[in-house]
Amino acid sequence: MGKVSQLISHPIELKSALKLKFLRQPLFPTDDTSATPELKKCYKLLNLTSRSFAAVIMELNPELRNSIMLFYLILRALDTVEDDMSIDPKVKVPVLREFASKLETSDWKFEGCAPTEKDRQVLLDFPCILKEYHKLKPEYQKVIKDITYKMGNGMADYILDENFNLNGVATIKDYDKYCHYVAGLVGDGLTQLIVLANFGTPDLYNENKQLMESMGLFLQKTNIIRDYAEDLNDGRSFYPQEVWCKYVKRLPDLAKNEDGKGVYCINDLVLNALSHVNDVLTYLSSIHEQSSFQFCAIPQVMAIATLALVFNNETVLHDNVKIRKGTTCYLILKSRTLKGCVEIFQYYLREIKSKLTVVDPNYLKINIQIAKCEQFIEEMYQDKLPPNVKPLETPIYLKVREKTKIDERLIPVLQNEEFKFNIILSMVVTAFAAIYFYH
Ligand code: IN0
Repeated sequence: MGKVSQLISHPIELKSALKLKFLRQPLFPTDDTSATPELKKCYKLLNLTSRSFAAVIMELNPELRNSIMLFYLILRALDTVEDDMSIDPKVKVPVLREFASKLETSDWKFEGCAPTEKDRQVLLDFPCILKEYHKLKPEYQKVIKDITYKMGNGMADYILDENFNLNGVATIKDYDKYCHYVAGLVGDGLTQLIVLANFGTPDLYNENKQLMESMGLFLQKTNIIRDYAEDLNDGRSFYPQEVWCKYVKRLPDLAKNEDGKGVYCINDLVLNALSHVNDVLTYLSSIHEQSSFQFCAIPQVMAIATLALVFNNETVLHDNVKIRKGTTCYLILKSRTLKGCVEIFQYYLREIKSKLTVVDPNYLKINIQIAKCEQFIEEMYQDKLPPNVKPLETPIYLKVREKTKIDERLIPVLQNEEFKFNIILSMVVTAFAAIYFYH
């Protein structure tokens, strides 16, 4: 079904797409008139690597925009080397281990990637990234180098890990460990940058390390579940054996989906991913700078929407599934406030529950996990209490109350957008009616 007909058949999403394109004002407009050629090159590379997310990074507060843009490009470069199966491990391992030390140079680049590698340009134009990297505040440079060091060495260890290469991910513990190196560390780095810029509550980094870890793991686990067919096609898999061996003897047999076992395995992994939801909502309640909040919230709401899409969905075993473009527009607009994010999570948790069948071996566990999330959301707001019952002022309740006050500043902006949209809509409808009746 073409993009346009998809949008026509989903008017709410069409409205969001029009609002996003014509009415929503970016928080920090980007004027690159003063940008150096190297910086312009970096923005170009960013758009090459991920158009949709690039826009979210470009809207970041100037205090963090270039740091996060360069962090994203450096991680994408590291990821491209790790992913490129044409590079001999004897070459790949030292490149990954020394990647952080290359950040101290001004002209390093890597030309060893296969021409087929989508993001190889990031490694060819690395001197531009280095030039802008050295202009960042030293404390931001240190965070990026520290995380690049840990991730490069983590990836190198996995390449040398025979068992991992032979049998993939064994236990759920290994699964969390692998996701830590490719995504948990990203949460660590971003949280340090956000706290250093004073855009989030200080406790976000010092108190509960699990929060930032869950931000990365929720995204990575959603990608792993979604990309089963594509990864198997590339001869690799990240599904933990401890889970899939409950359903089949060999991982590729999941695709046969005998007696629904393939889908039960997907649902089992969705159950595991849902264990990060409460941490994700707590993390988002701690970001009070708007552009950083949107930067953190958008991938998370895309992930819960994707989890609801892959849940009980046999197509995942054979093909790639993606949420509609229209849906992403709706989610980007609605995820600008914490309340909006919470309503999105509630909606898709209910969608998962509605797709859950009583014959599913994890029927009870999945219901319990979803109830835990709904209970936590109830504690966050406590806005359905009987009149004479006062809310329990728990830490999350107080954190959410603070964030809600901050989000109230956005209400006039949202109302103004809606007002403009309705004005334009009524003018268009009137014009059409006029043409229809008088021509
Ligand atoms: C990301 C994450 C990301 C953003 C904000 C806060 C985060 C906190 C912890 C961990 C990761 C966080 O977001 C991007 C989103 C992205 O690139 N989406 C792609 C779609 C896709 O499926 O790839 C898009 O084109 O929209 C993300 O997925 N990752 C990422 C990488 C670097 C940085 Cl700085 C931030 C990748 C990953 C592996 C999940 C960490």
